[in-house]
Amino acid sequence: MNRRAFLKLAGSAAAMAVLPRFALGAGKPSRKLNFVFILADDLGWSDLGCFGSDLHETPNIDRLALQSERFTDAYAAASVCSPTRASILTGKYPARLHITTWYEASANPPLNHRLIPPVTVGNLPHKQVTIAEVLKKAGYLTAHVGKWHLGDAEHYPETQGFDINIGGTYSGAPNTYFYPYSGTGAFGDDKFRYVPHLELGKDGEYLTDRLTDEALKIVDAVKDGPFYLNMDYHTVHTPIEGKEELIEYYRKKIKPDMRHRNPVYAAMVHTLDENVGRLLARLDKLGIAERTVVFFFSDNGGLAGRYRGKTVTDNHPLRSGKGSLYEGGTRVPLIVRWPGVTKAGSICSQPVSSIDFYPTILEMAGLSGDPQHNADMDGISFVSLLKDPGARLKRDTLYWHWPHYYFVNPRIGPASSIRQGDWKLIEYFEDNHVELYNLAEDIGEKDNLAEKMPKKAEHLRKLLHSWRKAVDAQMPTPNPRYKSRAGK
Ligand SMILES: [Ca+2]
Repeated sequence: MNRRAFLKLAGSAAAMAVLPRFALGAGKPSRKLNFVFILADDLGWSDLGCFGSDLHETPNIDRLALQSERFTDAYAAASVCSPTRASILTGKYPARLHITTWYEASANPPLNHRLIPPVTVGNLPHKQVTIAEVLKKAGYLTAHVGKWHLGDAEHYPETQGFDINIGGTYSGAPNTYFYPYSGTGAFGDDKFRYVPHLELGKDGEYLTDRLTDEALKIVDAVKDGPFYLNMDYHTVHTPIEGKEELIEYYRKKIKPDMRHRNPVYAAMVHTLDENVGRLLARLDKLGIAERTVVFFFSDNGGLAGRYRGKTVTDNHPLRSGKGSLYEGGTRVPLIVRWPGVTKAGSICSQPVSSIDFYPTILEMAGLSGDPQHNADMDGISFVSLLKDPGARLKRDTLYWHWPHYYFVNPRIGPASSIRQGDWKLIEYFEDNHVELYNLAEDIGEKDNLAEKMPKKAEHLRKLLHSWRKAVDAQMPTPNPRYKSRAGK
């Protein structure tokens, strides 16, 4: 980074955190790979054009997909925000971390259901060696921009291996997407729902644009690399708020037979796409795209519930959405572009999970990481799938654990699930019933085969129980004070 670039950056809040080695190290660009990890919030599996949306226009992300490898069976390790984010940073299952629900809900389980969910961990423990800590130790400039949602101020990105943090706090959503992102917004006058480091904005400024502005400043300054950028957009999480001209555009475009029919949500997806395009264009302009790996991912499935009376999205053909262990809650878009390795337009249908990014990035960067941390790592590297989409991973089983209730739809009760090959089993804790699906034939999980195939169901249930024991998964307990409406 040269002196001029540093002085330019010095105008922003990020400057204070940039390490001297980057400020002073003018000279040759590093040959090491850079990593840009773009994480959308609550973006559903079929919300993108390249994943089949019938309304949303995402030309930039679609183009990225055509230059990349696209995964049809990529999963978030959880169906809500914080646990998936923890799994990305640690390579471990949320159940093992005891981070199974979002930060704000972790300490105060509701007491009005048949089961009482466990009190879980809200702060990502410092003893976990995050991927950012490993890369930083290896000489990377590490930057986090946008949503964090992994604990209180003592656990913000600055304490977890990030040189720069723009906007990351305990909070899972901005009060509003419009500057100054606080004040009277969707969450009322909640003074704590704001996005820091974005002062000196302009009226009408939109959060997704502004976060990209900040990320571009960082990328400009550290282009000689190596760098790791977490580009964690709040979009398309609630509050569902978009730009008026785009809302109008989609309002006119919606036809009665469309599955996606929320114009405000469509506007949010549109703006997300434009910003992904801006970020990718800057990598091209700076001449660093060829040595920069780009991931595009979402932290859980789309919100199938309502916001202000209007259905937010539809994860068709998948069942249900955020908060649920049906595919709509956990299966999400994944695109990986690794120049010189991934084949343009390739598609991989092997199941991968957010627990796999950490070991995958380690292998890409040629790093071994921290042996103690890696000893109970759950994820495995999927570099082999990036080299050959037809390859097979040695692992054939993935697990999910959700010992909570989802307030948007309390019928989505505590459960665990397992996918082995094409088979998927969900075990619900309120009554211990199981549901068995064959995803190859029934991606919409409509035909429960548990009674028809009791041996298969029992086999998967046993595997699920063994896994829960192995990772010390926390379970809900019976609620002695619970009285159902039926008086049972
Ligand atoms: Ca989320």
